[in-house]
This record gives sequence, structure tokens and C-alpha cells, in this order.
Amino acid sequence: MTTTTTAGRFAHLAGQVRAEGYAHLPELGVSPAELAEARRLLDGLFDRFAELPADKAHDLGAGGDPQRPTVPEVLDCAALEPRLTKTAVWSAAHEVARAVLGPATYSTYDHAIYKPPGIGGQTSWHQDAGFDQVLDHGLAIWVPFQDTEVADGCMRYVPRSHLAGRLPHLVRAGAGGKQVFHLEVADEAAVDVPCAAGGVTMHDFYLVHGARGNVGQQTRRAWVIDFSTAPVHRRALRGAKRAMLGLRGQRR
Ligand SMILES: O=C(O)CCC(=O)C(=O)O
Repeated sequence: MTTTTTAGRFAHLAGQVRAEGYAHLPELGVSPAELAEARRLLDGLFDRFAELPADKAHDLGAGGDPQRPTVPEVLDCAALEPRLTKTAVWSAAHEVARAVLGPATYSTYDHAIYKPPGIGGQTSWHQDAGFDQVLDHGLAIWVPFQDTEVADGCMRYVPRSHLAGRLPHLVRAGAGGKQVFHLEVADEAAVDVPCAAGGVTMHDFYLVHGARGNVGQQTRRAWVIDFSTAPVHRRALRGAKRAMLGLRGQRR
């Protein structure tokens, strides 16, 4: 009988992320019920979207109608709903991140974006580390809760763009006068990465990425967990910088 260890199952990912800046893992290794449990907890946050503090819940979209956000995003979901940290999805994502980044990996932040069908717009091109000086080396794991094809709003990546380091971002005014940092990317430079429920995609913090709008039939739900590595004393310093500069999603 052959047994595949977790490290073995995920061993190829580190090389892919290093070379291309992203990877697609078709099977995270959680059951449909376990995936549904994480989704249920996140749904609870989106049900309370209007009551959450403005620095934790905002519209990434045009923001025309506060009653009808087009790209609602909840920041710091695991802090708002700590039961998320007990889910199988959370543990499995940590295992994947450790396989890519190494044993001293910890989660720094998480957020979720729900794109309603028809109105859920694109997520602008950006590098996670591009406009957020707290981020350096790290990995974001993108967990969809439904099969996410191109029409549903899958992730888009610019392969190997992480090798160019931090790029200067353009700024435009977004919803409520918020500054939106973004990049311009030629369509042919990007690849679409559809991902079925139960799988994940992941990207290096320096990779240029965005996501398509949702022209599909159902809400596109995704949870993104960020990971980094640092000795404990540097984690505290990062936490302090984060407290001063605000959450990373606020300027995207
Ligand atoms: O889910 C999305 O639409 C985009 C996620 C993303 O770009 C990010 O987490 O940085």
C-alpha cells in the first residue's frame, strides 16, 4: 500500500510558486461538509455586513449604493469569527502554506470577497506587497466555495511577474473617496486560473494578480488567507506596523 504524506502531496507547490509566482492545487484535502462549514461561518459575517465596523467591511466595487455592494469584502474574518480558525479549511491551508514557505509559517491576515452574479465586478490588478509596506515575503491562498470558472470570476495571474519585485502602483479614487491602488496589465500577459470547489489557488505576495467579474449564475464566494514567515520578535513588530497602517484590503 502506498501512503502519501501531506508534505509529499504538496511538495511540488514550492517550486511552482518560486518559478511562476502562483500555483493551482485541485484538491486541498477537505470534504464538502468541511468546506461548507467554513462557508457557513463566512456567510454569517456577510449576513451582518451592514453592521460590521466600516474598517472591516467595505465595497471593493464602485460603491454607488451602500445597500447593494457590488464587491463586498470582509477583512480580518478569523478575528471577527474565531470559529474559522478551528475549521478543516484553515488547517489544510496552513499545511499547504508550510509546504511552500517552510515550518516557521504563520497566518498574518485573512479576508473574504463575495461577488454577486451579474454585478460583482473585477478585482483590479495589483501586487499584495505592492502598496502595503508591511508585507514582504509571503503567500496568499485563495479558497473558492463553488466551482469558479472564467465567467464566475476566477483568479487571474501574470506568470513570473513576482520576479520584478515591488512595482509602483497607480492610484484612483474608489468608493467613498477611498484610494484604490492598482496596476495596468495587457490582457495577453495574464492567465485565467479556474478552480473547482475543494481546490485552491495560491500566489506570492509580489505576483501581479486580479480576478474577473462574476457574470455567472451564483454568488462567487472566496476566502483568502495570507501567510508569512518570521521569528516571533519580528511578528510582534509586524503586528505593530499593521496596527498603525491599517488592514491591507482597505486600499484596494
Ligand atoms: O477574490 C478576488 O476577487 C481577488 C482576491 C485578491 O486579489 C487578493 O486577495 O489579493
